[in-house]
Amino acid sequence: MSDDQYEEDLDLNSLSDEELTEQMHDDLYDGMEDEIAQGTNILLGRGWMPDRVLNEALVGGMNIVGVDFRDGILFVPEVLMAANAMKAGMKILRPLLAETGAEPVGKAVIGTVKGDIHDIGKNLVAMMWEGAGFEVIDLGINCPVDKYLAALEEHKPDILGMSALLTTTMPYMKVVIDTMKEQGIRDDFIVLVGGAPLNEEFGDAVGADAYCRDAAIAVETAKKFIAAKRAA
Ligand code: B1M
Repeated sequence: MSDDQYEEDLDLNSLSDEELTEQMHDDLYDGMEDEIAQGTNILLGRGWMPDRVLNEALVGGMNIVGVDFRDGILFVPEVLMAANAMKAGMKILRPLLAETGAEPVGKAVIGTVKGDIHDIGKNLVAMMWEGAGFEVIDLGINCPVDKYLAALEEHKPDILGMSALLTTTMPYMKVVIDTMKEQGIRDDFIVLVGGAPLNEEFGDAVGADAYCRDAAIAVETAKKFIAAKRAA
């Protein structure tokens, strides 16, 4: 269906919350940026909290994309379009999630590790940290160890966050942490790691302070470690 025909045929405003959420899952799947932005605004207009829109409409839709990508039904170009549609929704939610008005509770540097270009989860964590009152320096994707170390030196954050979505790139977190140990700076920072293929055992094995299963847990964990650091 062409976009024009889509607009003629379907008025997103006329759908119930449940229908609209399902429609947004379909639109995300089809990489329809404008419709995702429109759906996001409609749900917010209906009084949905930004984190509910994020989790139910956007992350829920991306999970469906992930399953079909894994099963060979979707390929890289389609998944990239879905990712761009998701970002159109996230762009609207970002300022709302960050709108706490609180004093900065701490500073964090975050980046996706070398060899890995997945950034949606990392961006979500950065957004949620900002929303919780952290100052966040986002190093982007494909970060080599030198880039992390330079950022630690320059920004002197409380937290270093690393993200990896591939089983082939997640071991790079150990390279970063080992280099920090060699340079005698490991204990100067709280190191938090996350990404779909990781787990707690992996976090322990690479020498991180904690593994964070999702962005909400990344907020809780960051706050917990900051509180302990301040108390000490
Ligand atoms: Co990729 N990809 N991908 N991909 N991709 C996965 C990860 C995969 C699981 C798909 C699959 O097979 N089911 C699979 C990895 C398999 C494996 O390693 N075992 C895979 C593959 C194989 C690949 C390529 C190799 C494909 C190819 O080229 N043949 C390639 C690799 C490119 C590279 O990085 N070098 C590739 C490429 C891509 C796209 C570019 C097309 C696109 C990325 C676009 C972008 O990010 N801008 C893409 C996408 C979108 C995915 C899936 C479908 C979705 C990832 C995502 O955004 N999820 C993914 C399948 C899946 O995970 N279901 C897949 C939504 C996001 C909100 O969740 O990132 O898990 P997530 O983040 C969560 C938590 O994990 C946690 O909090 C977040 C929010 O709750 N978290 C952290 C994440 N980082 C954290 C950091 C923290 C704390 C918590 O720090 C403190």
